[in-house]
Order: sequence, then C-alpha cells, then structure tokens
Amino acid sequence: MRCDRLWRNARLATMRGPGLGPVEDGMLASLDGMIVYAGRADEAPAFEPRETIDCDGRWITPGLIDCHTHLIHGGDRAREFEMRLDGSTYEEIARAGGGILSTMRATRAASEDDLVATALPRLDALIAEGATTVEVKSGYGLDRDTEIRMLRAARRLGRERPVHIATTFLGAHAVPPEYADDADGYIAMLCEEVLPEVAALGFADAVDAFCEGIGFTPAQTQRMFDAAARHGLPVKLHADQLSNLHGAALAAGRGALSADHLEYLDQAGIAAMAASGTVATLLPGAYYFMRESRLPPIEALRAAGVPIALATDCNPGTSPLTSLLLAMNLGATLFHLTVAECITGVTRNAARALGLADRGTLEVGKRCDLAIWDVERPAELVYRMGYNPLHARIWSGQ
Ligand code: DI6
Ligand code: FE
Repeated sequence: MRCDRLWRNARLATMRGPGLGPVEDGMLASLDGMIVYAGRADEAPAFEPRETIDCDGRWITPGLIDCHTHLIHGGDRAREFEMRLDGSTYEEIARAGGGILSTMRATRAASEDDLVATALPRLDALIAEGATTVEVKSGYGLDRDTEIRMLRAARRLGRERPVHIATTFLGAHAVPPEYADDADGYIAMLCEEVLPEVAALGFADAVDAFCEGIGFTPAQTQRMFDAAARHGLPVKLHADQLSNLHGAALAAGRGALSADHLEYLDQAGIAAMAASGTVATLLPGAYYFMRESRLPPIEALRAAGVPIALATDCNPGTSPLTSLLLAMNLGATLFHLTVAECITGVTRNAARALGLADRGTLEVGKRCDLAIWDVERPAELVYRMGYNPLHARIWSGQ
C-alpha cells in the first residue's frame, strides 16, 4: 500500500476514547497529509513508504490543540501584575483605566506587523510543545478597524508558521470608552457594521462574547449570537466565569461549540450542555493566575457526560500562559482531572470545541498532525511542570 511516511516502533495514544486508546507496538502511516493507518504493527498492511521513521518506542499523540487563546494583543500587563502583588485588585485596576482597556489602547496603537511580530514568540512557545492547531480571538480592538486588523494578523500567523489558526470574533469582549454608557449601541454597531465585514472577508471561523457582570448581558449576548447565525457562523461563549448569568445554558440553547471558564456553572447549565453536545472548555491558567477559589463543577460535568476541553486562555490580563503542558498539569492538580481527561482535553475535545472534525485523534482519515514524545508513560505529559519532552512535531504529514 502506498504511503508517504511510516512511523514504526511507536506507542500510540490514539485518543479514540473513552481513555487514551493506547496501542503498544504501534505503527502510523500518512499519505498526502492524512493518516492512512494508525494501529498495531502486526495488523498493518504492507506499506511502501518514501520515508520510514523509527520511533524507538516513543509515544505519539495527536498534535495538541489550544482551543481558546487571545494570542494577538498589544503590550503586556506586567505592571498591573506588580500592582496586584502590592495589593490592588483586578477590579480596582480595571476601574482606574487598566485591565482590558489598557490592552485595548496598546492594541489600537499597534500595526498589523507589530501584532504579528509580538504574537509569534507566544505561538512559537505553543508550537515547541507540539501544538498544531491554535485558536486566536479578536477582542482587544473594540472598534471596527482594530478588530479586523487583529483577525487579519491572526490569519497571517497561519502563513508564517506550519500551524492551523482558527479565528474567533470577540468584538463583545468589553465596552470601549466610545460607548461607555451605551453597551447596547456598541453591540448594535458590532452586529450591523463589524461582523458583516468580518464575515465577508472570511476572517472569523466563530463568534464569541464575554457574558458577565463586567462584560455583556445575556440579552446582548443573544443579539451577538443572532448576528452570528445570520452569517452562518458557529458560536462559543465566555460563560459563568465570575458569576452565574446562566451563560452556558444560553450558549447551549444556541448549539454553541463550547462554553468556556464555567466556574459558576449550575446544574441546569450542565444539563443544557449535555443535551446540545456543547464542550466545556476549562481554563485553569486563569483560575490559577487570578487565585480563584471556586472550582468548575467537574464531577457533575463528568456525570452528565459533557466533553471537557482544556486551553491556555493565553491573554495578558488573567492568563499569560503559553504552555498546554502546564495547562494540563494545572487541570490535573487544581481541577482534579485525570491524565486521560487532560490529554483528551487538548486533543479530541479541543478539536470538537473548534468544530474541527478532521483532527484530534489518531485514526484513518484524520489529518496527520502528530506530537512524538520522549516519555515512558503518557502521564509524564501531565505530571512534569516546566519541562518539555517533545521529540518531534508533524503538521499535515510534514
Ligand atoms: N475573560 C478573561 O479572563 C479575560 N477575558 C475574558 O473574557 C480577561 C482578559 C484581560 O484581562 O485582558
Ligand atoms: Fe478568554
């Protein structure tokens, strides 16, 4: 049988659930960037590869997927971090003109080239740990031009590096100063002026909003979702992070791909997510960095069979994290996720949170995006802190 590359003498974490779907004595073959075999070596057809790679018993997982990031932004908030260490709260800093609005100012001042140049090191950090698909949101421009510039820069990242970038329009991230007393007017402007242009340019794969006391109301979120539907775009939601506005239930009712954060998620929200198949994307980096104490309802999510994803939420204010390996460690340590749940969360379920059915597992017909690890057990990917055992990364068969 014809193939381009053959990885032999490998152990596979196929992620064809419920657990890791492990295969000892495994073999994997690719053709034209797709997997044409993933399974036991002794059951494989006879291949005639152009190249054979001996994995020396190393573990192969699907390439990692970061399904929630704000990778593109101007500046940083290290100064605000220092202020928090000196006793100021996130809310106080935000009221004094800091917070999301300070990043908005830095982002508005940045050119497209600046945005790409400052995002690339963060993207490279993710790639160095085996990430092959990364979601990137807008949401620090909060005006027409800058939101579009952020998304254009995000698309460019996918041409600068061998990685798939999934883009999300998050115009409804915060109310900009121009609309300080008119959040409804801002939402109307996003729905009537910005989103139609973003959609026409093909710059967004999904639409997100920040449904929160300090963000947007459920009614405003609904209007964003209505506009997304008019343009045929799937939705996701920053929901129930700091309070319970029943955002997850709202999102699930709209068939959202994912509801993210979820510290204040209640049983009705869980039931709605289970019914709609909406992924629960947990962001332990933000929980850790903000020293939150309210845990997302992991046990109830599990019991209801809601798929759980894990992501970095990489952003300058609440989660300056560029490591999916550390996100897994935090997910296990802080959220009590199992090793299999953590790895599923950054592969199969992360793909689902992005609506990407062609990746996230090692099986025939999926993209050949792989991470090959120098580990004896997959648990090592979750167990270590600040150590990167990546041996090789394959994107689209290369
Ligand atoms: N939730 C968060 O934690 C971040 N955005 C959001 O919707 C905060 C982003 C920031 O502080 O810059
Ligand atoms: Fe976020």
